[in-house]
Amino acid sequence: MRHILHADFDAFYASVEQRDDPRLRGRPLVVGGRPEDRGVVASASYEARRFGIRSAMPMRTAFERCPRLIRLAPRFERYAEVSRAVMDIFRSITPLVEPLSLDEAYLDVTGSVTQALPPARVASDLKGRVRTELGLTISVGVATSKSAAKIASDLDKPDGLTVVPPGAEREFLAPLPVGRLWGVGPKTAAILEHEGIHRIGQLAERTDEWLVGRFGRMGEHMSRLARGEDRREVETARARKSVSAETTLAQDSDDPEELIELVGRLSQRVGGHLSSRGLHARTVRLKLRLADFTTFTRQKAVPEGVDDSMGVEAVAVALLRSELAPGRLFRLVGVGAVGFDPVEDEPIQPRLVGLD
Ligand code: TTP
Ligand code: CA
Repeated sequence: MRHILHADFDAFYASVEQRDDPRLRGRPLVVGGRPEDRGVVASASYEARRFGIRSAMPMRTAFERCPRLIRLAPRFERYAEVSRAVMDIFRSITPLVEPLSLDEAYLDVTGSVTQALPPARVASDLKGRVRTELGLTISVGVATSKSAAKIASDLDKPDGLTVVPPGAEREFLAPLPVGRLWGVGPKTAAILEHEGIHRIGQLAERTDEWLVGRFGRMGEHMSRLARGEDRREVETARARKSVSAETTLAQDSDDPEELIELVGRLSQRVGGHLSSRGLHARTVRLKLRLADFTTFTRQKAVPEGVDDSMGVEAVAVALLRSELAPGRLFRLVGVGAVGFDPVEDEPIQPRLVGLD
């Protein structure tokens, strides 16, 4: 059995600002773009949330809700610095740290757990260290799987600690709304609600056949997660296995020009990701799906390694060319890069919209 923590800073950007300037503490504060530039709220302090102010809300609406709101422009360098510091604390208790964004990570702490030090203690010690060393609070979920830990960390915010006892995952999830499940966005949630499925427990009771009939492979995945089954491991960037991009064609095609152009674009995305992270891949993989849904991959090892768009594209296009034939209709193409040399772990920037 594994013990996994999901740790997430409370009101990250806003809390960093309140920590750095004591005059801002206890005040309704947001970090984000200017209202006159159609800016949006990136992060809202808990004092601001009492007015119903939330992330991604237009800044103008936020000021309507609370005219004495304080707005600050984001200081990304500062947040990145704090992020590095917290990831260092995480790595001092386990090497198995998977950053999800600047303010969020999974930790596999199986190796630190003993009779005298149960996972809940590991989590509360960690919260204590972050508080004393950084002056900030994190909320932590403790469980035997990633998905349960992530859901748990969100239940008792701010400064929360929620433990899902081993074996009680399904029971823990059952009363929660389906929208909490990983991969269930607002659209899927609406379809489920329409079918009378509001809680995760109701989803867990549906047969796989029913779910697959409605949602395809995603249905299988949802049903497993709803039952508390999730064997995904905590992956450090070092252990990260692949970077890929794929797309379904608007219309099935056997047109060489169109397909080569598409593989080129996907290669740009994959290659851009490799260069920005300093990753070096040893294999390039092409994924193809025919009109009849037959899906297969073709791959080529590149002993000298590829680390940019040109490198990925050259190999991916060559692989594609040997699959092209008149009348052979493709429905989906994907490009991937696998087999990385070791690099330093690096968290992924969270999406940033409309900030100045
Ligand atoms: P979140 O963890 O979603 O938000 P939060 O830390 O502010 O609040 P919570 O207590 O609910 O965890 O995102 C982390 C940071 O990412 C957030 O402080 C700002 C940034 N962010 C954006 O820039 N745009 C967005 O739309 C969201 C959701 C977050
Ligand atoms: Ca957060």
